Amino acid sequence: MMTRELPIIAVATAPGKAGVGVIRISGRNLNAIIGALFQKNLLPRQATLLTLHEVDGQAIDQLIAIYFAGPASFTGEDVLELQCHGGPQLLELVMKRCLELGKIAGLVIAEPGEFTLRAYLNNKIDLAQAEAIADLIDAQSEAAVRGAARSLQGVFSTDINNLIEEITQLRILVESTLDFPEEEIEFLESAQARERLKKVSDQLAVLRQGAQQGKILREGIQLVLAGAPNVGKSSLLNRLAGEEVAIVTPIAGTTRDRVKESISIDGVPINIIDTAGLRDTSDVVEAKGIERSWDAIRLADLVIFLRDARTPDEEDNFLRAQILQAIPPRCPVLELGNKADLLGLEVKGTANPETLYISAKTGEGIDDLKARILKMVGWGGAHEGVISARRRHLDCLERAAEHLHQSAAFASHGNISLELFAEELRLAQDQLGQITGKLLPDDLLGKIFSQFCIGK
Ligand SMILES: Nc1nc2c(ncn2[C@@H]2O[C@H](COP(=O)(O)OP(=O)(O)O)[C@@H](O)[C@H]2O)c(=O)[nH]1
Ligand SMILES: [Mg+2]
Repeated sequence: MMTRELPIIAVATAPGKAGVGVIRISGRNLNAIIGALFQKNLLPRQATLLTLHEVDGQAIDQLIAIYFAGPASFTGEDVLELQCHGGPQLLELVMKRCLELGKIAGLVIAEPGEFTLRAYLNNKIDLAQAEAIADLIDAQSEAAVRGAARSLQGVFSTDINNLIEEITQLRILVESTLDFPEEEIEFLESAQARERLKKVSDQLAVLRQGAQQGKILREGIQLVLAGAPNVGKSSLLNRLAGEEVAIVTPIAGTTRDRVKESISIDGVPINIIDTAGLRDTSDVVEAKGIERSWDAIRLADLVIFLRDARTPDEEDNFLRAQILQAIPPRCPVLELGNKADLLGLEVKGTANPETLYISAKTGEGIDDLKARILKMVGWGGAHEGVISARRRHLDCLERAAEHLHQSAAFASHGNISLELFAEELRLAQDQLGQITGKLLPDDLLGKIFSQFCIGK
């Protein structure tokens, strides 16, 4: 897929009936195909009303064709857009006819994301922008649309490129003095290398914060409600969702399968997963449910460990340890004491000050809980200026930060090695370059674009 040079075709609009359906063709040179389809040449960037005919001369559709001569096009190649009438059968006939007539030029059906891939390979956009196109189309909320639009405009890429540029400048300085080891200390002082490194690190920290917000908006938060049976997990789900999504009874073991519900707190999408209460059981169905609960915990962004506030802390030690062991790295656990309405005031006074007390029944503490959820997942509260970001970007940013940190260590007093200092800078730069696509291995690239839909 990565290197094929054949012209490609796909329906660019959504399946189903619509007023208009767009078919897009991209290739190095589309003159032959255009001639075969319409028996004439098209002027670039002009809408032309044309009729496409079957081999026996019957009209298939009257359509508007727009031709973009490469490289001034989305993909950087010649692009032909056919605005047909938007019926699924009709579009299939147009596709079929185009493939027949385009056979001489090797026309083939596009792979998912192949148009955008070509735009990327022809340097029309970088990888972060290509991903932003997918995010823009997939966006589930207004904030997510705005974030993706900003990334597509190149806001994220520009920040990354600025950082890369500053690291490059620093590397040039360092590498030019590598041959004079006795001057290492003077060099660090005179070039203000430490100060410059600190500045780059600070900028990276800001970028990571923004990217973290972007990822939250794009993907939402997987919030798992875990705890022993009967502590009120399903009641809490219903309370947060504002409706009776899950069945609540006083019988332990009522919830036997995962129940999911998506809510939004302050515009942040939260996917809540209610689980079967964690306990030993001989019931086969319940045991399966509990296994699924552990599966959900292993994929969570945040786990709420719900307890009955009347149970002494230490009685839940075993379960607490089990949960802490199952959660993924970086996943915080929020411990809550539920059924606060049943607690006497004197008990609350002596209880663990870290624990948040709520009542799923009366709604007590729920607003505090919502605020705490947002804080724990790292939501900064600002929709302004958020960019669209993915786990992949966050991982690269994190690794870049680690290398900058290492780099600083090799410039610290008493342990100076300019060579290692420069090497860590280079590694940080490589990580940043992977975000915009420079230096990204081909198999990863293929994986990213295969998640696009066809015609994109
Ligand atoms: N008093 C009181 N009862 C609660 C509260 N939350 C849940 N319950 C009750 O506890 C029982 C178990 O609740 P449920 O949500 O099914 O617990 P789960 O097994 O953890 O899902 C039900 O009878 C609920 O009505 C609460 O905050 N206060
Ligand atoms: Mg339940």
